[in-house]
Amino acid sequence: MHIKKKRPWEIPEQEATPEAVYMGRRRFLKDLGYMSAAGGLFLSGLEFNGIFGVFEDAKKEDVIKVPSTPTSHLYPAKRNPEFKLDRALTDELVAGKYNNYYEFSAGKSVWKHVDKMQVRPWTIEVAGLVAKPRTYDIDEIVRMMQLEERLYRLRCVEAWAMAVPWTGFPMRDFVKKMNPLSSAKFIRMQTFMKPEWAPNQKLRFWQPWPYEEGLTMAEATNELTMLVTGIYGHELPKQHGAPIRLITPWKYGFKSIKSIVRIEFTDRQPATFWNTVAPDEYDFFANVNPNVPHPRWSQKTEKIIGTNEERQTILYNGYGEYVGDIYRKAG
Ligand SMILES: Nc1nc2c(c(=O)[nH]1)N[C@H]1C(S)=C(S)[C@@H](COP(=O)(O)O)O[C@H]1N2
Ligand SMILES: [Mo]
Repeated sequence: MHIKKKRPWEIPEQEATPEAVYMGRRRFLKDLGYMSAAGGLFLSGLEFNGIFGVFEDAKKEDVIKVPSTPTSHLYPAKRNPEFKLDRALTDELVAGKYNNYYEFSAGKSVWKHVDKMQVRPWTIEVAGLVAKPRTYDIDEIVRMMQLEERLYRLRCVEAWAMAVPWTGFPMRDFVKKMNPLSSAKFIRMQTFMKPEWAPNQKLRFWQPWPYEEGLTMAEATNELTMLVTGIYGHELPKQHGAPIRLITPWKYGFKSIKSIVRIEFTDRQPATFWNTVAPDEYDFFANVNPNVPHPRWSQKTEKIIGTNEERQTILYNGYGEYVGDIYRKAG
């Protein structure tokens, strides 16, 4: 059998053994976070805590910490009635305890690891092929845009799903205000780089930090695409990607980059974090599709977080009427 030798950064994120090798056994065991508490054994460094995290007892005020900022008074924003769900909204506490945010933890209890992060002051650099490249203060952007609430399904490539009320604004409106040059074909986005807040940016040294994602111009200006600053009628708690993140509800969750500090207009397809780590597992487009199996998770069905209900996966996560045209034209 031919075994392709993987370079360190190609190691899939959930293979425990290579982590032990690369991190050293001591630090690996520490990362596992063996903890016997309140009758539970929590393995905070692994997916296992994803399984138990939802059922773990935690008080809402400990999990859902809403920042208080110069633009807090703009929440809740008016709901846009166009976007209806075919399922119940996920309970806020359930959504706030089950997150993917690898900078802080490779497990799901991200909320326990975000305390050092600061969401103000926060700036976003708008760079590249735009009329006026410039750095904006987050509150300047929030005031410049019209906030609205939308109910969207969220589908992770790990085959779980939620339904969440996001507050934010269409990325299309933001792009228009930035006046991109006609040569701009893609938008590249980056998360902060601060190992002092997010230790995995140092501990997982073989991964290509900071997290990066990208969209084609057609995707970024699709009606569905949102820059999101709030959830459940208030500003984003840190584990959900405060103070500003992307949401593309027809794509797997890993496209929806959290805590953005830089938005670049470019003529080249951006490299993305997970595509760089494991190109055979995460493609650039990452459109939800039940007929394209992931090497580790069949995408035929999805499990609803909170209820464990199993549902058939829908092409484009059910948003084909909005986005189907983009990909039909592309062929
Ligand atoms: N910077 C950054 N953004 C990220 C991630 C991450 O690890 N780092 N995880 C992604 C994945 S895999 C998913 S499923 C969603 C989860 O969003 P939620 O925790 O708000 O539900 O965030 C995405 N954005
Ligand atoms: Mo995900």
